[in-house]
Amino acid sequence: MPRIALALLTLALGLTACSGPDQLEVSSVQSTTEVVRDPGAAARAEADAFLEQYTRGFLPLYYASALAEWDANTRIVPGDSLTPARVRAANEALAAYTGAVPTIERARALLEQRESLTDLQVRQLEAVLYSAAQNPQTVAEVVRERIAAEAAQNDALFGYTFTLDGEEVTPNEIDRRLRESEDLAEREAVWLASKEVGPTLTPGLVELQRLRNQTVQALGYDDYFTYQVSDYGMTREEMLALMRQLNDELRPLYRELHTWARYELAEAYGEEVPEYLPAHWLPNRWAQDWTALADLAEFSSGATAPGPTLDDALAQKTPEWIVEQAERFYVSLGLGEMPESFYTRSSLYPLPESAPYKKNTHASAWHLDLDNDVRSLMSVETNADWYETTHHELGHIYYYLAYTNPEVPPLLRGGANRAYHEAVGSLLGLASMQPRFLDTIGLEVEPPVNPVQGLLREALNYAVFIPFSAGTMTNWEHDLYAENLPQEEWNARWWELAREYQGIVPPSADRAAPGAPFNDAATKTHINNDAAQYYDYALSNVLLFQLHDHIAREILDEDPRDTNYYGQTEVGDFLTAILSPGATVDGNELLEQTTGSGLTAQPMLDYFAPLMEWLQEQNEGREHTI
Ligand code: X8Z
Ligand code: ZN
Repeated sequence: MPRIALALLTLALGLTACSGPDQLEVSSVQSTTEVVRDPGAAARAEADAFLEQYTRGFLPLYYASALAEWDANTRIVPGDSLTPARVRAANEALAAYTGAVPTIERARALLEQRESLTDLQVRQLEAVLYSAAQNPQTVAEVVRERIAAEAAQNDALFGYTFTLDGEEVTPNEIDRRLRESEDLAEREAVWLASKEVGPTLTPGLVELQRLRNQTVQALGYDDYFTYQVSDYGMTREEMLALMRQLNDELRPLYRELHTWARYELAEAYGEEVPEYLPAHWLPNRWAQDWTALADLAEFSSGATAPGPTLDDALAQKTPEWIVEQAERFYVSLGLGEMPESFYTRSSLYPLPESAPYKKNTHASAWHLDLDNDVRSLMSVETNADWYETTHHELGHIYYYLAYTNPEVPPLLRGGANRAYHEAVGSLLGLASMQPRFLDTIGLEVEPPVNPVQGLLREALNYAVFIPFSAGTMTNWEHDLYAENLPQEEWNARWWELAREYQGIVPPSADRAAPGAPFNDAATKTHINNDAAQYYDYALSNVLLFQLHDHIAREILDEDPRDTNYYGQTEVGDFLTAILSPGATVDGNELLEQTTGSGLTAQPMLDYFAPLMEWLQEQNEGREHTI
């Protein structure tokens, strides 16, 4: 999630007394004769005047809100009431502005003349209304409550102290143990520790379910999920159907990976082959990324000790090297350096143990002033996960910088759609892990014994992610908002979806029973502070393979499975063409123009075709259960 991007303004609204641009005069330089000759000219002049005034008022409030949010996410002090109060005040001021009734009426009235307006004006007016729907001042009190509830929920999640055997444990340490531990009892204890935060988030999420729905309902949306999906110009049914289609397309590959993992893990742990995968067997808190299982596969004769992995090579570096190296990659494509302030203002590394405060431990990228104040919030350590995440976050930053140009008005400084924003950095993350690339940047990693080994590692990341994102997450949030799922059913529904889509089950069955006192969904950051948008990531995964396929075949003339983007300025030019228009263009049209086709999972499936064959051989005689 880019934490602050205009289109996804998750900021709340609130105050009563505001103050959008009011009725505006048609510019007096507009001569009467001109208007008579071209009646549309008057509408365009009115729209320009409105948008100019709206933007001028909006930017400082937006920046103030982002700065307050930044402080609240980088310095979470137990018992501090001042920072949360500042966040509320800044967000209420922004909400009061963006959701002001005269603003909504004016934007709507202008859009009634949309045939007379320019495409750029229509898009900006729609952005104004989209932000307003998050903050309608007709229900100012609801908006105010939602702002307070969102701030409190973020503090509850990131102010939480995880403990294991009575000792504090960081999320980075939890993640490391789930990737590395071979002891099932330890794995279960770590997994359970990671879910302890869930119940503490329940009361806040009950409130947010109601408040998020009520806010957007005031401007005519059915529910909060429908509202967020509308950013793609789609209905909730259309989005669910698209997610169903992606799941179906990826299912044959996922089924093979699932079967392979059941048998390989059972052998590794000395257990019976389970029907469904116990969640604590898998190397990620939500089973969304199984990359660490790649080492279970035997590709060599085993006669020689395996050479260094990417984790081994990165362990020789520093966290600073990872961030600077990711920047060097973008620079090598011709995308330029990030502003110096990125390094001085960001919060890139874990806090020292002695720090008397906490920070948000989930990675994010911020465009605070919709100009050059770009920052990232991370907790980079020297491992492959953070190497990839750093490339992902810098993708957001380079997107911000690319569309911060005079052609893109501040109100349209967002992605061509939200999925594009997530796709760019993930695309470069994928490229940055291919063997010839690693070689070029001097990371000494044992190359795969055969190409399938590399494909397995990648599929355990990108293909495994689809049932989680397009299945479990999207359907659960749909039910939460669109079906008003009652709290007593949350956990049971979560596990019902996890079993259906991901083929996983909790460590013990009672956890999935109706009424069980857990809230496993809420342990996922996005459920709390990036609500009803997780399909963005599913779409971005599919999109990135389309872009990668195009870059490899049409620009580099290379096999997509064996590329080296480093130093290829033509790739940079291609990316710049996609990134620099921001949200002045339509995402679907942009894809057609740049790659010649609409959204399709085909390049992703083609990419993994050789792996599919290998998996089928490995799984011969094994039973599929999904
Ligand atoms: O949340 C993120 C990014 C935030 S900009 C780190 N991602 C999803 C997740 O962690 O669940 C990236 C991939 C999926
Ligand atoms: Zn992201």
